Amino acid sequence: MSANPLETIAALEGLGQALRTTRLELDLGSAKPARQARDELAHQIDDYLVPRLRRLDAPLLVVLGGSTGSGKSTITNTIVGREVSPAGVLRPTTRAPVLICHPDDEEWFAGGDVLPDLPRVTGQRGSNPTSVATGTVLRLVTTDTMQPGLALIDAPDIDSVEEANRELATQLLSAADLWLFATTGVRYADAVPWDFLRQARSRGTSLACIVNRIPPGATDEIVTHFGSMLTDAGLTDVTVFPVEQQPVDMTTLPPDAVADIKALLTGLASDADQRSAVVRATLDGAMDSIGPRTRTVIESGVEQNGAVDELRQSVEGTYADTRSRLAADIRSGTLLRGEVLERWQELIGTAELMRAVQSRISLIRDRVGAFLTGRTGQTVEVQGEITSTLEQLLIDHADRAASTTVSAWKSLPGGRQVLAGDRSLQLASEAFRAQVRGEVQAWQDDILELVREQGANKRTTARVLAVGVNSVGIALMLVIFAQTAGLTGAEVAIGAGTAGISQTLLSALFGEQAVRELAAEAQRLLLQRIGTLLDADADRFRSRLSAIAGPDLDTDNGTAVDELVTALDRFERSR
Ligand SMILES: Nc1nc2c(ncn2[C@@H]2O[C@H](COP(=O)(O)OP(=O)(O)OP(=O)(O)O)[C@@H](O)[C@H]2O)c(=O)[nH]1
Ligand SMILES: [Mg+2]
Repeated sequence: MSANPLETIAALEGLGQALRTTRLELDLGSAKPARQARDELAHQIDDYLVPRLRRLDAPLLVVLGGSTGSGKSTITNTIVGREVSPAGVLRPTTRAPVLICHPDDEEWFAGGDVLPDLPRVTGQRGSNPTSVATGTVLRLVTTDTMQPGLALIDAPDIDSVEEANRELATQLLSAADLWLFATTGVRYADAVPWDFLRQARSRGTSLACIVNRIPPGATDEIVTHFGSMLTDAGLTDVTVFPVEQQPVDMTTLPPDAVADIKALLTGLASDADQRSAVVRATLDGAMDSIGPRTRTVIESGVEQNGAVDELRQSVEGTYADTRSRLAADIRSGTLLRGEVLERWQELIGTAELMRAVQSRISLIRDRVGAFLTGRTGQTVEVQGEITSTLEQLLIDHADRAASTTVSAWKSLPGGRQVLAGDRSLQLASEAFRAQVRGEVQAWQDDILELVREQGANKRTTARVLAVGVNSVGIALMLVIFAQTAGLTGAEVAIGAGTAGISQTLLSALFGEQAVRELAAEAQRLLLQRIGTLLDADADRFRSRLSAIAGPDLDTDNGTAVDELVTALDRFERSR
């Protein structure tokens, strides 16, 4: 026992909190048992460990649990000496657990110390108040046929067809100081109860067993067989109470049938030392089980974080690749094919102009200027072609980024679950499609702005105006689009020639160094706009991931698990 129980209690509360914030949403192999371990332990801390540590001398809680129809309610009624819990033929009969105690102990159980999340309902009779809209309730019955110092819970069955019943039964067993396990002469070898019995052993829960409805004359044989099964399961020193089958159905058995069980409970109620020995054993066992149970959760949490990380990296990797491929495509000359080239040729590329470029640079701006005057319609066309071609290139890349991410996720653990069959993720988002044209146009405005700014002195301004801001802007775009000569065949000459003319024109206007700087800036602005658009598309994947992984995604991965490790460490040092 800790030198400072208050520190143990605080550490346990911290651990409960850390368990509750550990998300294990991905359906990985380890998730199911880990979720169960997490939920059960978080419950047991609140339901049992903290209230018990706060008051070691609080009344002993005995939970009568076991298979459905094994006679738990019948036995409870017989022990209490009144019908406090309806017994019945419809399975399962008991849904809301019934806690029976002496009026002196009512305060302890009526307050929210033990099992705080179960609302209390008082009253001794009436229909089974199932978990109406408010959730499950605990029926509280006080009677002076019970002795002070010990309360008994008639629990729902552990092998119910109703999942809520099974979960509640599990929760109640985790809150027991002593578990009275009930089975029958025909069902004691069933699998489910043995899972619970093994768990009781591994957690050191104080335990006694009742084998009810034993056919007359078969008691010795069944008790021996059941006893050897218990021993095989590592459960030694477990008292077994045989109860013979009564000839007719009844809600209360003859008192003699449960005399031994009642004697055990009375003995405990009246002997504080015995009681505290039972409490000690269960409490120590539960405390010892915390390490392994929490580690199950931690290991699964680490696996979850690893999977989330892989999924995230695959999104980031794919979209980063897309950005660099786009940057390369923009420089490669791809955009100088087809319509763009034709329109530009129509606007500027005549043999005459080509010759002029080759002969006298000084002539060019006058030539071009003269050439372009009055051709506003054509500049608009070229600009329009650039917009469409660039728009299509961006959509193609965004589509491919989305479908690549979807395929990668499908092959990664948990990926299909996060995708949840959303087919819209296969392509670029609607928002991307809706915004891309506007962004390209906005970038073209950026470029015109750059060109205007570049006309810093009067002479340059005059030259730019002579050629036309729009044409200069287009020339700048074309220079960007042909930085790495990716053109082939016949297009080489024309494309390179086109870029060459543009380059020459711009150099004549601004000087070579300024053109290089302009091109770099224009390209940076384009990539920035594209980056923002793509990032919003990648966010579709990121937000799905954070819906599953929680805030851990935004911080350093593994934070909740780290907190769990710290909380466990604090608990272990506090003991
Ligand atoms: N004939 C006979 N019937 C019994 C005996 N013990 C219990 N029963 C009947 O078995 C049925 C089930 O008993 P319950 O006490 O409701 O069983 P339970 O374990 O509380 O069942 P759940 O609440 O569903 O988990 C009832 O109809 C009882 O009357 C017995 O010794 N003899
Ligand atoms: Mg019952």
